[in-house]
Amino acid sequence: MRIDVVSIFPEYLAPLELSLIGKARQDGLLQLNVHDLRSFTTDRHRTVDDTPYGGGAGMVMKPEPWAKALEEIVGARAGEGGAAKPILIVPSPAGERFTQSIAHELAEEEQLVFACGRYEGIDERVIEWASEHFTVRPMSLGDYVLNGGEVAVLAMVEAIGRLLPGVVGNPESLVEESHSDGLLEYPVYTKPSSWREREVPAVLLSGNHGKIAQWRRHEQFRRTAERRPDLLADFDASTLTRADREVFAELGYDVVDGRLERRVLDGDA
Ligand code: JBE
Repeated sequence: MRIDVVSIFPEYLAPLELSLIGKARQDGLLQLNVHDLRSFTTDRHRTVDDTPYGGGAGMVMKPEPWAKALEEIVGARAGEGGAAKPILIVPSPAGERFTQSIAHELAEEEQLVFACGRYEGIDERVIEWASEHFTVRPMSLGDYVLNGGEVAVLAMVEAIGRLLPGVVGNPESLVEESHSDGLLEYPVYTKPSSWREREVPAVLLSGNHGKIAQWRRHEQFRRTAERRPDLLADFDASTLTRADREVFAELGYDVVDGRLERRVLDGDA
């Protein structure tokens, strides 16, 4: 996969030289290029922003440096012949929510381009114009405000990069993790079995693999109900065992038409 990132703070992307993603780059599994938006300006002050038409606080990123940067990135592909439009991801709190399922989808692409704007944003005409050369996807990490897209790009590139073939040493570790089945991960423990008067749950020392798998599954149910009940609305409950249903019943959920339904408690109405 090839990834291009455009930013006025290219140094912000330095962590992508470390750890798993840095190794993937060294191994040639990921070709990652960071471009400084200011190098596409033509004025003495290397200006990338200006005041907003219509008034209001903050500054807006000027269109021309963005067009030059994106054209250079597209131009670098000229002659590669018939390749599909690359995806242009624009991190923004006004974007579509980035999820594990989108990470999987994007990991299948040949090329991704990330445009880091400051949070007041990029002149909207750039987004319109870019759709001639790219499939444009405004993306948000979550409902909070960052100062710019760089931190969001770090998160998205890590989430996507680790899904590329060969990046994570043991691909099994990709299968069982949080969100892959719509539930939060179960708690984990390691040695010593007794630590500061706290014991590892006995079932994990039992050697009974069926019991361990069931306990872990039920811990996933409990955690998800406690911390992320919103995830349970999409959970496929049609294949739950009787024991699974009993755990959900204790947590206040009944299975109705293959879906979990929160029981209305007395006094909630
Ligand atoms: O999540 N994001 O992609 C953002 C980008 C820029 C500013 N705030 C965000 N949350």
